[in-house]
Amino acid sequence: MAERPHDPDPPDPSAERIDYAAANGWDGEFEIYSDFELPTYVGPTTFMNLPWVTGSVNSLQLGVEPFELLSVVDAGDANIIPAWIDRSHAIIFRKVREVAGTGAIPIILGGDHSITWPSATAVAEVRRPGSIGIVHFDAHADTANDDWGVLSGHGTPMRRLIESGAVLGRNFVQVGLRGYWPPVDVFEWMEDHGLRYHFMTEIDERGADAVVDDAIAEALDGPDAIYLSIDIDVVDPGLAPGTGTPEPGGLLPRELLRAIRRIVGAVELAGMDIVEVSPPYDHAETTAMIANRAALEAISALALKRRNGAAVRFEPGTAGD
Ligand SMILES: [Mn+2]
Repeated sequence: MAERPHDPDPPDPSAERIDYAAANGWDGEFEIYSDFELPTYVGPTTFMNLPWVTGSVNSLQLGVEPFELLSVVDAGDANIIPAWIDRSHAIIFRKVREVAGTGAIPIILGGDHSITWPSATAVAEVRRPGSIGIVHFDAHADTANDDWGVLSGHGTPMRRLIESGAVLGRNFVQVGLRGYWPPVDVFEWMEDHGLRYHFMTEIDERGADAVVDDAIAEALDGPDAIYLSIDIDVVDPGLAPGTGTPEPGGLLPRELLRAIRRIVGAVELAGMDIVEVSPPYDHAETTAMIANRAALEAISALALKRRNGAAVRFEPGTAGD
C-alpha cells in the first residue's frame, strides 16, 4: 500500500478555518444511485437488491395471519448497561412505560428474570386505576428475598413486585414449579402473601389445560388484565437447554405454546415477557425457536381476537372497559 506523501508542515487547526471537504478532495459533484443500481453487497440485504416485500405468516394453530390484522413493531432495546443493574431496571421501567403508555401491548424479550420487576411494574402503572394479575411460567418461584444479599437478582423479582404493591399476592399465579428451589421459608412467605402456585406434579396429574384455566381464574380474581411472564426454563431442558438454571421434568414446548394461546385468547393481555434465554448454552437454536414462537403465538392469539371484533389495544385511563 502506497504511503501518503508526508507533509512536513501540516496546517495548524487552531490557526485557520480549514475546508476539510476541499482539502481532502470530497467537495466534488457525485451522482447518487438508487439501491438497485449499487453493487449487490451495498444497501439493504435482499437477494440481488430486489425490493423487500414483508411477507405474511399464517398460524396453522389459529387460522389467522397476525400481521395482516395487527400493527406490530420492534421498539428496540432498552438503553441498558449490562453491568449496572440499578440503572438497567430504571431504564427498562421507563421504556416499557413509554411503550405501554401508547396503548400498545408490550412484549419484552429478556434478559434474565429480574426484568419482570420493572416491566410488570410499568404495565401496572399505566393500567391504573385498573390492576393486573400475573401468570408466571417458571421452574422456579423467583420469590426469594435476596440472592446472596442482592435484592434485585433473577431469583427475587416476584417478591419485589408484591412488596411494592404492583400486584397483589393473591393475583400472582405460578405454573410449572419443580425441583429443589426455593426453600421452605420462601414458600411460607408465599403462603403468607396469598400467592397461588401450581407445581409440575399437578400438571402431570390434572393436565396443563385444567391448571391453566385455574391460573386464569386466580389471576383475574379482581384485576382487569393479565401480564404473562414466561421463563423459558419452564420448558424441559432436554428441549430448551439454552438457559442458566435448567431443571429437568418441565413442560413440552407444545404445552407451553398451547397455554399461551389459551390465556391470550381468553383474557385481556396487558403485557408479556419472555426471559432467561441464554444463547451460549443453546443447541441448534431449539431454545431460541421456542422463545420466538412463544411471542408469535401470543401475537397470533391477539390477531384472532381482533378479527373477532375484540379490542386489543389498551386506552390508558379506560381500565376495565
Ligand atoms: Mn425465572
